[in-house]
Amino acid sequence: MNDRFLKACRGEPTDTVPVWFMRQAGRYQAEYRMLRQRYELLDLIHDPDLCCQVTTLPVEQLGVDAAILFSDIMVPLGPMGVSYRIQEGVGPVLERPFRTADDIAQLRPLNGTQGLDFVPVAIQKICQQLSAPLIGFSGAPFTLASYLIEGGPSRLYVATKRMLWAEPKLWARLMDRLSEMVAAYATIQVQAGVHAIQLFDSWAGALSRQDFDRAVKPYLVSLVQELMRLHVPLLYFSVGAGHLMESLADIPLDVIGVDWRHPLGEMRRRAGGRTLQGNLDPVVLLAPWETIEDSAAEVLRQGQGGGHIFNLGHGVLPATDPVNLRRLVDFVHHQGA
Ligand code: 1CP
Repeated sequence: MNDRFLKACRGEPTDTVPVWFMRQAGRYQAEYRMLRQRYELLDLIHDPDLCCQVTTLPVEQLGVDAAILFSDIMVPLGPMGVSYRIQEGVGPVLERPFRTADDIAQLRPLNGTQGLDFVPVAIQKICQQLSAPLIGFSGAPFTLASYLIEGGPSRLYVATKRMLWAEPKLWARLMDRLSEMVAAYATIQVQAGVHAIQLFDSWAGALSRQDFDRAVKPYLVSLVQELMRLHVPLLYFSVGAGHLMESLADIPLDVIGVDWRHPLGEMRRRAGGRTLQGNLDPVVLLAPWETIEDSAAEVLRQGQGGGHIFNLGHGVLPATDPVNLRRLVDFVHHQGA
């Protein structure tokens, strides 16, 4: 098995810099678009054969050093009683946002794999096929809370911030419920065979350092302590969260993801010796190859001096040419050796 990615997660030396891409399964692939003409996103996720096909394709086509389970951060909220749909071009949209104590009281804890049986089945299937590690994932409590409270994607997170400031007890209950779910859901994935867990806290960067430390970090710390019992590397990713780096650095995460706004060299000095993951601007992949190569070389240069897993600063954009991604993987493997 190709263990470059796992070695880098653990801070061990590797033969070259490992690389994978957030949203490496998606609309930039002709095969994915064809499947999406026949199936809804949630159908691909719920069917273990289709999920396996979509998850493994980027490893075969691009030569990346890890696969990520094809799913969505909303998936484990379904069995908790949350009714949502994934709206084309928008993202997850709830029937009704969660704003009151009654709303939150209605959230049910996960009951084993009930309502999530397709997850371990897909993971086992994928692991049998793959010769690279499989990353499992979950939304982190804050980012999940933001979708529940806002009822969908948001720009300013007004209702979420209002709850964490004005209704601390309600906020605490919601964060506790979500943290419990994340721990249970990660456990299901690890027991089924995933080799690492990435927490997507995509929107935590919307918070000030003070609010993050007060209203989010305590839950993350407990959650990560719980997840450490699973004995797999833990990765954390957030967008626009450079101002939180020192705070993240004292949580026992193995890998911290960095977006494209923050040079890895500077982040490394602030990250307490942690392996960093990132951070090529996904939009650069729409530029001519020479620009991609220059930018990737700079990311590699910035990543030197400690553990580095090459990735984009956020997900692959649908307009990306897969040929550029393939060339980028080869470039990273060649230059990073
Ligand atoms: O069919 C489609 O192309 C719809 C787009 C899409 C896809 C491909 C959605 C809707 N979800 C997914 C799959 C998905 N979601 C994966 C696949 C695995 C891979 O990376 O290859 C992953 C890891 C996620 C996780 C996810 N969903 C996050 C965290 C990562 C991130 O991008 O920040 C978030 C925030 C979501 C919510 C979501 N689901 C879908 C969209 C378009 C969004 C974002 C909406 C928003 O901007 O708030």
